[in-house]
Amino acid sequence: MQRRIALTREVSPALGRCELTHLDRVPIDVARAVAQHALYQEALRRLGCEVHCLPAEAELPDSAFVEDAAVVLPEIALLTRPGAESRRAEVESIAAALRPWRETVRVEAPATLDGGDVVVLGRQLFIGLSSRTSSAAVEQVGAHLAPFGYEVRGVPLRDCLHLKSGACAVGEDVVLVQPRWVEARAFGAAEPIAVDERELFAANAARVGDAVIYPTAFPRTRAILEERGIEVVAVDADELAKAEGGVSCCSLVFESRRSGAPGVPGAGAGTTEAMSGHRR
Ligand code: CIR
Repeated sequence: MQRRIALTREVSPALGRCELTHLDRVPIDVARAVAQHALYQEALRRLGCEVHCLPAEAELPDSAFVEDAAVVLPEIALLTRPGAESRRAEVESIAAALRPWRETVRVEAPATLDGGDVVVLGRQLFIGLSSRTSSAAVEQVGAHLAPFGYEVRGVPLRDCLHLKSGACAVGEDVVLVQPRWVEARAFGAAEPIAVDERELFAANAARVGDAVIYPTAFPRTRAILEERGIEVVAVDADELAKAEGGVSCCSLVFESRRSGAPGVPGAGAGTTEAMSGHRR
């Protein structure tokens, strides 16, 4: 049976020493961040996910933001090489955790990629050319995914950390966008939904099937999503947001079984987990 998996990691006690790019450092109440993270995982369960939570990493402040370490597609998982040096050690444990579910390929040095820069819409990957992600990574990802029929393209952005700070998929072909940071037209034929202009950080949402987990901090944009027919599960995430983390970055959500493009050897719908190995 196909199951929906959500991979997460407990909040690090060192969260206060997180990387910050566009925010000023303010004290973070780690206990409150842990409580918000627990409710976030409850939201994942409510949306049908089987949550696999890795233990906290005391020496890796940003390690709860698992989205940045990998991009999990139906056919294969990309292991990233995060742009911030302090985050590179997060990848090995994510690689190990993904091993039962997917074969993996890696972004290799000197290229850098944060998973938070990758918006997936069907067989199109849009990769933000942020301060964390290089155009060399776009080329590597394009080469890795071409056999599976993916089209990969770089997307410019301004004034925000990751592409997913400014644009997230909220449906099969629907993108929630902060137009100050990302061009709504960057996503080809996808339908853009603009955030309410009074809610600057409102474009980040965690998509789970036809629903999204979404911060309670942005009620006006939430109403826009609901009017559009998108199911919203709202969570408090303001303590995690002090570490410049959005809701999408706290999980990797994927279907348990590997599946692939017709004609791709070993990637058919009948491929079982037991058959999927690890590839570098
Ligand atoms: C960082 O700067 O890397 C972390 N403090 C926040 C990462 C958030 N990741 C994401 O939105 N994908």
